[in-house]
Order: sequence, then C-alpha cells, then structure tokens
Amino acid sequence: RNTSAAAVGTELQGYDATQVSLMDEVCIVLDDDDKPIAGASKKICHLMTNIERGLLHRAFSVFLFDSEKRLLLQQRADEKITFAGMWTNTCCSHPLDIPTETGVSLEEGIVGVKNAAQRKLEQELGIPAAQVPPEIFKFLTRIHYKAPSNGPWGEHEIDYILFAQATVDLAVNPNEAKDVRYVTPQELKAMFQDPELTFTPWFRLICETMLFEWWENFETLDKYLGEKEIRRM
Ligand code: DMA
Ligand code: MN
Repeated sequence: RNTSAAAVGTELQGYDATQVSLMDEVCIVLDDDDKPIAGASKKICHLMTNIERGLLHRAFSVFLFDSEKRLLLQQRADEKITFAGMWTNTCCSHPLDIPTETGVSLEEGIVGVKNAAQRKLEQELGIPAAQVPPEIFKFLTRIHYKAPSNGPWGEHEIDYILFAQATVDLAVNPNEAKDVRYVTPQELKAMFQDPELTFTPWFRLICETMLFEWWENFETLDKYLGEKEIRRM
C-alpha cells in the first residue's frame, strides 16, 4: 500500500470543498473520433499530466439567448478550480458517464449533452429545468481543443456547441458564478477590449471563429446546424 503524498494526490488541497467533491464526477473519455472508450473522474481528466499523454473527454457549451437575442454570459466563481473569475458563455460542463448523458453515435451524443445542459443550467444558474427542456437546444458543431489552466490543471475536450433561446428565471449559484450579464454582439466586443476582464480559452476560440456569424444569422441558423465534422482548433 502506497500512502505517499504523491500517491494520495495533493492537487486538490486548499480548494473549495464543494468544487473538490465535484471532481469525483465521472466524465466520458473519448478517442479522437468522439467515441466513448471509458469513464474517468473529472479530476483525472483535468490534470495536464494526463492530458499531455492524450487523455480527452466530452463537454458541452451552452449559448442561451433571451427574446431580444442577447446572449447570457457568466463570470466563473473564484471557487472554481479551473479558469476561476473568467467570463464565459452561459454554461459549460461535461455530460456524465451515465445512460441518459452518454452516447456512441453523434445523434445519441447530442441527446446526452442536451440532458446534461438542462441539469447544469439548473445547478449553476438556478434555471428551472422546465424552462430549458432538451428540445430547445440546437446542436451546431463540435470543437476539439486543448488549453492549460492554472497550476496542474487544464482542458482537453471535444465540446458540443448548443444554442437555445428562452425566457428564464435566474437564481445564480454563487459557488459556480459570481456574475451574469446579457449582452448584444456590440457589448460583447466592448468587453473584449476591457483589460480588466479575462475570458475562458474555449469562449475566446468560439468568439474568434463562429459565434458572431451564427449570431448575425440567428433567424436562419438551420443552415449551420448539425455539422458532422469535428473542428480541430
Ligand atoms: C467544462 O466547464 C466545459 C467546457 C466546455 C470547458 P466547467 O469547468 O465549467 O465544468 P463544471 O461546470 O462541470 O465545473
Ligand atoms: Mn473539461
């Protein structure tokens, strides 16, 4: 029995207890073609030492718009273990390695991330599940990206991009988000010019590539939906 500090793991010392317990969630480990090959803890999946050996997992990013087509942003809480304090899209997380959230084919994977999106919009932002049923989410595409965070942590994901438009009630969970804001495209571009603000790497990537084109074509989004190819970024 190896009880050395290295074997037990000291990476999570000093972090918020709630966020530490969420590191036991079981994420979906993928091959490069987005096929599930195993389950592994959120902690295992987000250690750069594992990512550098190729470990990849499934994620989703929700972009939620109000009736005026303003995008809801959140600022991540200081309690978050990765990317704390940064501004990002409405909600990001991981589908779990459970039957309702996983799937082998693209179609089943999309069903799984929509279920996970409904679950996390409630947990992070207090949005009642009935206001964001799975059928309101529109799947655009998948991005494969890698990004270091602070300390030993990072991301390496195939991220399903979901758009939705809904009028929602918010009851923000302060352990997840410290601020929220609805923005127009112009207001978001102005935020990027503000040196006081920081942004998550995946949100930056999506903003620099597709977001504004999709946003401008909101009424005719259908032509962008359901992309089969994984965008490697
Ligand atoms: C992970 O988001 C998902 C992406 C797309 C980076 P997260 O760190 O906010 O996950 P969680 O909310 O589960 O901590
Ligand atoms: Mn992740």
